[in-house]
Amino acid sequence: MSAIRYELIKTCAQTGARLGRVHTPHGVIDTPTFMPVGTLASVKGVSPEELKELNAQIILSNTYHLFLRPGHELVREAGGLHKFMNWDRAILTDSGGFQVFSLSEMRKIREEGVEFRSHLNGDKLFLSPEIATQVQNALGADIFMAFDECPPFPAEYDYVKQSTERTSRWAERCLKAHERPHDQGLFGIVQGGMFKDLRQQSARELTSLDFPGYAIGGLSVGEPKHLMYEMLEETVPLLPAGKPRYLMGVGSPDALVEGSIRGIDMFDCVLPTRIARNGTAMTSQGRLVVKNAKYTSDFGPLDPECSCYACRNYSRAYIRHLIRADEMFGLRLTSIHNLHFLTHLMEKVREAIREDRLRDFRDEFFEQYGMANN
Ligand code: PRF
Ligand code: ZN
Repeated sequence: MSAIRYELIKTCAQTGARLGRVHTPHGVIDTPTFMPVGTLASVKGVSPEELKELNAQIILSNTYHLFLRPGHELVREAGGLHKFMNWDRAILTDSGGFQVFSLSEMRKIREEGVEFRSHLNGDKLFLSPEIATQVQNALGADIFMAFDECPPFPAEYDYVKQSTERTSRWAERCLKAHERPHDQGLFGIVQGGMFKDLRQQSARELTSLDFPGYAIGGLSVGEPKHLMYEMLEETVPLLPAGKPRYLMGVGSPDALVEGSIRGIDMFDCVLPTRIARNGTAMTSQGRLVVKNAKYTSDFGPLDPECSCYACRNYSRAYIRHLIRADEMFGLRLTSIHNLHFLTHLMEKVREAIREDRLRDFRDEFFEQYGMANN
């Protein structure tokens, strides 16, 4: 029995988007879904109780960061990540493959794994498919990711081909090393850069291995959006309909809608919490830089259409004041609002799928939100 089971409820007649549920040992996730990111076992500034009020059903955390600090053995000793951080709903951990490439210095990739230096203290460290799997078995998330390489954009065909084939071999090694298939689901990650044939090859190789879910990696790495959508159209139809599909690191509102239309079930991104911390709110009318002088005496909510805790209780003027004065509460309120904006957007996407009108919803949403800035 697999720890993860996908239930397809229906597809949208207008778009083919999927309404479903992912069943995990820590509850059900309604899909398509957005997963808030808690890199270091905390969604920056937002408590588990507040995440529940936003109806977050799953959050993401990072192997790379927890491996460096406080170490997976400590988390194991605490009884696993759920207990350590007091979150009793589902958790997904990313494997570290991506973070090693984006954060650490002096990395050396070999068939065996990746040698790298910690971005904290320069210590020489090593991650491999086996180690990333052992670490994630110790963290104990409901879903964890295979150890992969995310090639940069742009990259040469030959490099991406070698890298993608290695990612497939690494995926098989992760499956072999996995010690908790009864209560943790290991997802494979499709790579292939911006090359259609490599995307297809990767999808074929990974689906020949029996993962309970599949992610699409290597996108949203600086390429134009139309290329990302082309790659999705090339890849998603090759993935099994009975398993969840996760588009890694994508969380701009327009891409959540376009990704859902192309058959994606799960998304994650630091965007809502990162831009909150520089004083930017996502609203139904597009991005709002609440730090701007024009909100000095604006006593309306961040988004008049929003029902989150921040919008029910606090004004733009107040939040602007807090952020300018470096008061933590201002960043917390903006983070809570942005996360609510995305979890609520996904609720509306699911409702539109249920009613076979996701294309109409997209057109109306983009009309209001604006596509120029996302
Ligand atoms: N691989 C892994 N994590 C990721 C990515 C990837 O390709 C991306 C790419 N957008 C984000 N996070 N393991
Ligand atoms: Zn709000």
